[in-house]
Amino acid sequence: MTALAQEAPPGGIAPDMPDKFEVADSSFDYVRKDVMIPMRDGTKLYTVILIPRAAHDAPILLTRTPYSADHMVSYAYSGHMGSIMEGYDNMPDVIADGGYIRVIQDVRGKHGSEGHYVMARPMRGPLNGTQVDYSTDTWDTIEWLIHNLPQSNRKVGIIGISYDGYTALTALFHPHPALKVSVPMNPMVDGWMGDDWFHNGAFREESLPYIYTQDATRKSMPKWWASQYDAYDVYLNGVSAGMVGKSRGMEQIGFFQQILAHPSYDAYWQDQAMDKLLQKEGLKVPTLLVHSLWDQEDIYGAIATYYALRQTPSAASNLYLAMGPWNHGGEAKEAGMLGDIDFHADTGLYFRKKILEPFLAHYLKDASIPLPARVTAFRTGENVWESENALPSQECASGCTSLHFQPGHGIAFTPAGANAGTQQYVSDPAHPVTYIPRPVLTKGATGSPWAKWLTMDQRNFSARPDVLTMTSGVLTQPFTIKGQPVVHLTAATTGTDGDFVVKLIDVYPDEVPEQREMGGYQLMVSADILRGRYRKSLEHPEPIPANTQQLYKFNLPVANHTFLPGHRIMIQVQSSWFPLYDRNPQTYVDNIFLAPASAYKPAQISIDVANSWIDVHAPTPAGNIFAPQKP
Ligand code: PG9
Repeated sequence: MTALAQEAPPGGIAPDMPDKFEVADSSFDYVRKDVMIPMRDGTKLYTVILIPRAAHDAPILLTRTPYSADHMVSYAYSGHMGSIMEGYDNMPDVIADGGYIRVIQDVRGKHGSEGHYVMARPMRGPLNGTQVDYSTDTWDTIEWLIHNLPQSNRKVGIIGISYDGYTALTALFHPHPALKVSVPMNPMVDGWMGDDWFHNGAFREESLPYIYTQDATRKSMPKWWASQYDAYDVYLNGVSAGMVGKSRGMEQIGFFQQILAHPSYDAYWQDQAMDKLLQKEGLKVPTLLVHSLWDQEDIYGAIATYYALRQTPSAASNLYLAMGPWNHGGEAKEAGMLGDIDFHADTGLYFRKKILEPFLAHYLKDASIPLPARVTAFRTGENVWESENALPSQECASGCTSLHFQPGHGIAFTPAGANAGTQQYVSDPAHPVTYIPRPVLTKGATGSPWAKWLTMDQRNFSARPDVLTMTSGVLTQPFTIKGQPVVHLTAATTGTDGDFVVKLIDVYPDEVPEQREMGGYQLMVSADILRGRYRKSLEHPEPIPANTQQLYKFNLPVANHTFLPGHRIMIQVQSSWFPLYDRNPQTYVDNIFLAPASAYKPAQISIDVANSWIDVHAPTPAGNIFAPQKP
């Protein structure tokens, strides 16, 4: 008789489930241990450890996550360590095949861990007066691991994508001596400047469902709900992002309150920007930053951190960068194509095998294994990998070419004359320009194009009357740009606030015989938004004087792209990108999160053609490289 049957009360039913089920795992090639690791303040963090059964002197690869350690290793309980590592951050062809001890830990306050969760918990300092932060939690975890895993060589690496890339950055503050490498992949670095929450002051309204699910409960149980299929309707009917959040009860959530209270780039955001903090800290541990050229969530962080650290003395020995043609985290998977864009080889595999694997092995296993180049970058358009010492500087000081707006919707390398006049469009918040065609199916919705949207054809938008579209002649030679394009847009509005979205686009030839659906395709190679009230100061917004030309200068995300012969360069300018970003009422109000419906008004936008251009890092071509326009 089993123990369970014995427990059955007379005449009752024996429970099916044992108090603790033991997996019959003796044939598996790894051993799994679930432990609670104590932190210095007594909080215990839930940690899953997978140890290859044959491990001896094996290095440890740690990930710290708010997305559930159990979730990341439990897709299929199988005999092979690599088979259960299908989730976020897990790259079995590097981690399991490399013989690493794999450690995944829930950050404090999420899933199996004790303590309280704070979204992107600030480091100790002005925003965190306690004795603990993510750097101390990493330190305490590493200390425990090296003393409790006799199979290890006591060398630890930390790796992760996005939020888990953020935790990989936090490990770099006062690092544990056993931390030998960090690999922040697509890390969240500055939530206001250009990662998950805002871009240059425009709020990413479609972050609301993430905040709702992630920050309402420890187990992320209540899921976002919507009464309309099309997110366009959800957010348009909701009026402002603040009102949409409040309609879901989000004012109960601390981080939502912080967002409502800090719409500008004040100390709250500046003091938690990891690039700024790390620049002060210096880089004591070899670090491989990984950036995706079409990252739909964190397109800012890795590059900002690279530029910030490049100026520090330790960068020469410790700083590495890999960037490729991926979406958010795409480098961890098969990456031969992104949406319709074909790279003709699995660029994810290339990254993992040629860059990540030797980088980890050099520092964690055997220093004689050659390191990858300091910067390895994929150049789109020509589809080639390049090793370079550095990216060009952020500003265009030299070696740059300006793409000047021209009357008649053209683009040229020389400025338009003083009489070029203005180009106009009406931006109406009642009919905002969407970022993908309707119905807008956002992240997580069945059939959502979220993961590939940055590569989607922009043709639908160039035809809209409220999108100003300028196109160059057909290129007769390749034209390669590198680094961050810098927008200089001079514009007037009849309103007192407004947004400016600028997209730099590669227009494919009318016919592409080897991939017919690419005929005339408009591929965004770099694009971003600036909320006009921040044109002079990110911290102190000011109204836009109506009907007065103003300069809107901002950087676009890094590109490393060749416009091929037969292609054309296109620039699109528009004043909404909805509902990815909340609508600007176009009437100045103190806090757009609280803007009443009556503030949302159409505005006429007039672009000063002669004084608008984009600087790109590219030598100016010696002669004319555009074919004559067809009559
Ligand atoms: N982009 C997500 C995120 C990072 C950091 C904060 C909030 C969200 C992520 O994929 O983890």
